[in-house]
Parts: sequence; C-alpha cells; structure tokens
Amino acid sequence: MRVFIAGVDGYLGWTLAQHLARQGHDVGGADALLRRIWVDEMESLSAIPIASMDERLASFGEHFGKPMRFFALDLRDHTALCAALAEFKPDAVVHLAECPSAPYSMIDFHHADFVQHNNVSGTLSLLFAMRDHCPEAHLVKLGSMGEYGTPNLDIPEGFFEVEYRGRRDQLPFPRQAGSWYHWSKVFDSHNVAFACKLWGLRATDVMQGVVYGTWLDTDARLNTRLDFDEAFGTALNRFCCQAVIGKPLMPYGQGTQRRGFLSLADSMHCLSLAIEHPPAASEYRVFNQLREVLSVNDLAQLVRVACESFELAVEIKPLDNPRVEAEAHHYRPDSQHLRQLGFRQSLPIDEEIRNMIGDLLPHRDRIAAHADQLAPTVRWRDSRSHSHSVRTHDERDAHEREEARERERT
Ligand code: USQ
Repeated sequence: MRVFIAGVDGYLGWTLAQHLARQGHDVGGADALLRRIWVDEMESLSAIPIASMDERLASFGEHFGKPMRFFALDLRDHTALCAALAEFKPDAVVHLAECPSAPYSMIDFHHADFVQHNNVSGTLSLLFAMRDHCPEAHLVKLGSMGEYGTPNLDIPEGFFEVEYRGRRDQLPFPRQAGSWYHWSKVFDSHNVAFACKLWGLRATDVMQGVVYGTWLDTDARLNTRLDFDEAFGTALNRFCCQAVIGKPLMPYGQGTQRRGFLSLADSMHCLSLAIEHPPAASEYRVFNQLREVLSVNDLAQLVRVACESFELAVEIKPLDNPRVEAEAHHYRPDSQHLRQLGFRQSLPIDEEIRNMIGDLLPHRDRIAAHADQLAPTVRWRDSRSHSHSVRTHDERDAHEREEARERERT
C-alpha cells in the first residue's frame, strides 16, 4: 500500500515509517519539523540523539531500498498539502501531525490557542485535501484515550447504546477531556466523523493510551526521539530517564490515577493492523489502542524493580499534582477491535522497561545536563504562576521574521 504519514519526523511517525517500510509498504511523509522546535522551546532535547531530517531520509533510502517521498510542509498550508496528496496518491493517510502535549497546551492562552489552532485546523485542512485528492484513501487519525476522561463507567470503543424516554440509539460515548490539548482531539474526532458522513470518507479514529519505549537501530540515523521534559515526555519515559540519572521518580499527587499504556512497538503493530484493514466508504470507526491499565504508582514500582538488574537504586518521591485530574477513579476501557484484528502484545512491560533503561544508560550525561527540565513548572489550575520562560508563538514568529529580515540585509 501507499501510506502517507503526516508527522513523519515525530516519536511515532519516524518509527512507523520504518515499521511499514519493513512490511513492504511504500511510504511517503510530511512534516514541518515543529516537534524539534517545541522541545527546544522547553529548553530540552531528545534523550536519544536524533539525526537531521536530511540524514534520516538518506538512511531510510539506504536501508529500505527506496527513498521516502518527503514533503516539508505544515498541514495548515492547504495548497501545499493538496499538491502533496495529488502527487503521492496514497491508499492510506496516517495523521500524526499534531502537537501532542497536554502540559504544553496548559502553559498560557498563547499555547492553548496555538495547540487548538494547529491541531483542529490542520485536521480540517487534511479532511478537505483528502476529499479533493484521495477520497478513497483510508484516514488513520491519532486521537487519544484522554478524550473520554475518567468517567465512572466502563469506556466503550467510541459508541454506546443509550435508552432515553423509551427510545434507543447508538451514540458517541461522551467526551470529557482534561486539557486544552485533549479537547483539540475531541474537536478533531467530531470533524472526522462528520467528514465521513458528509463526503463518504473512511476513517479510523485511534484512541491511543500513553506510549512508552525506545526505538534504536545499529544505524543511529534511524533512531527515534525520546523526550523527557515536562511537556513532551510521557510518564514512563520520564521515569526511566529519571532512574538512569539517579533522580527520584515523580508520581504526581497520590499516584493512583490510572491510564491505558502501550509500548512503541505495540503502537506500531496496532497502527499497521488498522492501515491493513480499512473500513468501508463512509464508515467512521473508533479503536481504543492500549495494552495495559496501570496507575502511575504501578509504573514507578515497575521502573524501580527493572533498575535492580542494573544495580541502580531508585527513589520514588511523590510531588504535589501540578495537573487538575481525578486521582482515585474507575477506569476500564474496552479494547477489543484491535484484538479482533489480531493484535497481541509483544514484550511484557517489565522487559520493555529493562530494554529502555539499557538504551538510555549510554545517554545519561545528556539527560543529566537537562535534569532541570524534569521538574514540572506548568500549574494547570493557574497557568499564570508557572516559572517557565517560554516565548509565545507570536513572539517567536516575530523574532524569526526579524532574523529573516536581518539575513536579507546582510
Ligand atoms: N504523571 C506523573 N508524573 C510525571 C508525568 C506524568 O505522575 O512525571 C502522570 C500524570 O499526572 C497523568 C499520567 O501520568 O496522570 C499520564 O501523563 P503523561 O504525561 O504520560 O500523559 P498525558 O499527558 O495523558 O498525554 C500522553 C501523550 C498524549 C496522549 C495521551 C494519551 O502526551 O499525546 O494523547 O498520553 S492518554 O493519557 O490516554 O490521554
């Protein structure tokens, strides 16, 4: 199949490109390289060094025998996106090109505004471009388990049957997101479902849990990034980075909040199963993509035990929760759809964690040099009090325009 990955330079995107190429798919991709800028803005970096996009593309061509057609574009540049899809003619489009961070969206108005604009407008641009240039292609859209929040009910896969005043209907399960970022995913879900109904597009909306794991190759240019800063590092990835530099792991609050988790390798398996089993035209379907449900305290304990094999002593030091989230709650999501397509977990989580620790240990100095970025500074209830000295997007754009003018002058 011809698969177009929007967001091919990211944590999931760069990994997925390799996973699909290994399975014989013809991969193309687009990216505006924004993830690199956002992590830089958080004054952090990827724990695993990553190559430039040019180096990545060169290595991809060498390893997979075929160059990747790459489009340097932002999805909100609708004209450029239309031209890319018209040229590439995909059978499937995987949409990973969003700002994926809840804490980043909670910094202040400018970040909330940017994340919602970037995500919602980018998705809308993609939907219109697919309608006009590849209406038969299957859209695999990365949503988030966080769209549902933590209701006091089991969570079905997208829809549930409701009886109200003697009538029954199959309706979307309520979305109760917990951050401006997660709400952007909710708005996307509604827009994708509407485009399927309106234009007959076909789509899989993937409610993915929290992903963890490294992806390394003997050719380091193929390595995938792994972030650990408060905005772009996910809980388990951060705990592993804390463990290898001897810093305490920081469960927020009571640490009893539970989420669905899955490894990067399992995420790749799930996404490729979705791609290879497209829905019918007009169908909008939802997959809950997760492997295990664990509390944050469970994660910390798993990391502590995994570190025993490396003789690393691990301290666990709970922190006042900077987020606004339920800490004691029911959490039982369904995840049958992918299992029915053949999804089986690869490595058990404790083995995955040992592998991560082994992969991260050679980079401990690099992580230690940015250890300040591990502590959370964004307080969700009152984003004005955070101490992070980020520049707003408007300021950064103005700064970049000024630099461009300066370059023209000299
Ligand atoms: N947490 C800690 N300590 C930390 C970091 C996080 O206790 O150092 C806790 C948080 O309070 C939260 C849980 O761990 O309860 C998960 O936080 P996270 O930062 O790992 O994940 P989250 O913000 O929920 O977002 C991540 C991805 C996002 C994706 C989402 C799936 O960044 O793109 O949509 O996971 S889900 O969580 O299922 O909504």
